[in-house]
Amino acid sequence: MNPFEPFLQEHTRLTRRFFLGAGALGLGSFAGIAGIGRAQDPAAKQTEAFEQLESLMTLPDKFLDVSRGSPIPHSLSEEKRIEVGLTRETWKLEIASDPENPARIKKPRLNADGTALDFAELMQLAESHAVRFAKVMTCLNMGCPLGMGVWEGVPLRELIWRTQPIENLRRVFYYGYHNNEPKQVFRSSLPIGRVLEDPDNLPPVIVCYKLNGEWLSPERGGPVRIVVPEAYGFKSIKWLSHILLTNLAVANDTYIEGNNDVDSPMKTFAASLSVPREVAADQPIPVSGYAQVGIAGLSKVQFWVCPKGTEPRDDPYFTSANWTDATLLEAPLQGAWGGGLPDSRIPAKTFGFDETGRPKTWPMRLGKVHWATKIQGLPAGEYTFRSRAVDEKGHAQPLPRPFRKSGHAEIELVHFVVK
Ligand SMILES: Nc1nc2c(c(=O)[nH]1)N[C@H]1C(S)=C(S)[C@@H](COP(=O)(O)O)O[C@H]1N2
Ligand SMILES: [Mo]
Repeated sequence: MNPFEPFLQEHTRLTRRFFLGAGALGLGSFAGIAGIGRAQDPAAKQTEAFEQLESLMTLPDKFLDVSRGSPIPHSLSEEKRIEVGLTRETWKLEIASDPENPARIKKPRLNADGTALDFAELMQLAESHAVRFAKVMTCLNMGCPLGMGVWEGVPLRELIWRTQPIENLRRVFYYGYHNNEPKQVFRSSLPIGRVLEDPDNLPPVIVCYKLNGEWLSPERGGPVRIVVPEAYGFKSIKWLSHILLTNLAVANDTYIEGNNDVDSPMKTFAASLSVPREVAADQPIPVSGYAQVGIAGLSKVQFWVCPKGTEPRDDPYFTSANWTDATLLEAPLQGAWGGGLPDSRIPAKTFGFDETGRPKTWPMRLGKVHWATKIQGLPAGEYTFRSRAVDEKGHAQPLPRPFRKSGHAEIELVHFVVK
């Protein structure tokens, strides 16, 4: 018999509500936790920790919002949104050559001559080209993801091919509606190569109209936004209205202005969601958290506890500390993904999932994963808890890319007291 069976049974009983609700935890997930005994109290505490865990997918209206604009385009009245093309019925997308660095294209799609693309044509393209993938949206300048969902759209290249490009096309840049004020425009850009081909088994860059099975809301950039799978949020332009094909060879993202590294793909990092701030001496301490899985993948999450103020000097990333592996939780079962997905299920033909809605690899790149662990009982005192991610190549956070302006990867710290 599995030595942890009594704990697991107790855990199942205590967390039944959680399993029925968010259901994000597979039982097998706990088999690896070291030192689980029959004690009832730790199980209850563990339950508490798990109940802090959100479902992996985020409800579309629960995403954090960092949109710019005055007024922010999603705050406009319905009337105004109709007028400026921010509804599915009135949306228009211009795809033109950049007048300053022209690319040669045969059939630009322009507002001026009535050839701009509309939502009906996008839906027509969607019939044969729609793709869906799961992705966490993260702001390069924030310490936690804004939300995770299944994004649906048409690959951007399908639209670009319709303009019949011929030559001098090195980059694509694009922006959305911003009150028709040039100063407010929020622009992003990509090399044409990334748009035409998907390197490293990534999903395509999409012109997106649905999140978690619902039409994209004004808050999330509806009716149509760009979503770049591996990039930070600033590449995923909301309220998309213009695409320019250019012979310019360098990035011209608005985000460059904030001293940001605009070529940086998403990093892998871990953080805690629940660490008790005050615990009794010599009692195991349940802790849980999440990790964002960036382009480098995730092999494990580790934690380290030290008496407050005893960190080694001259080792800024604590590489020589006594890190211990935490347990990564399994993927949610089909029907337990949350986020407002119909029946909480991953839709059929979602990139990276099999026919039964199970991820083909786990943890999934570009997604989130939960972890849990127990800290061995400690004598009274003040302590510091840290967690870190280790990527598929064995680089421990914040390596291999520690610089802040290429995205958050700093090792977190949480203080707690043992009494
Ligand atoms: N048009 C437009 N698109 C935008 C922004 C913006 O201000 N305007 N902000 C960007 C940034 S910095 C981020 S992090 C993401 C956030 O996406 P979300 O609001 O759906 O979470 O949107 C991006 N797209
Ligand atoms: Mo951002």
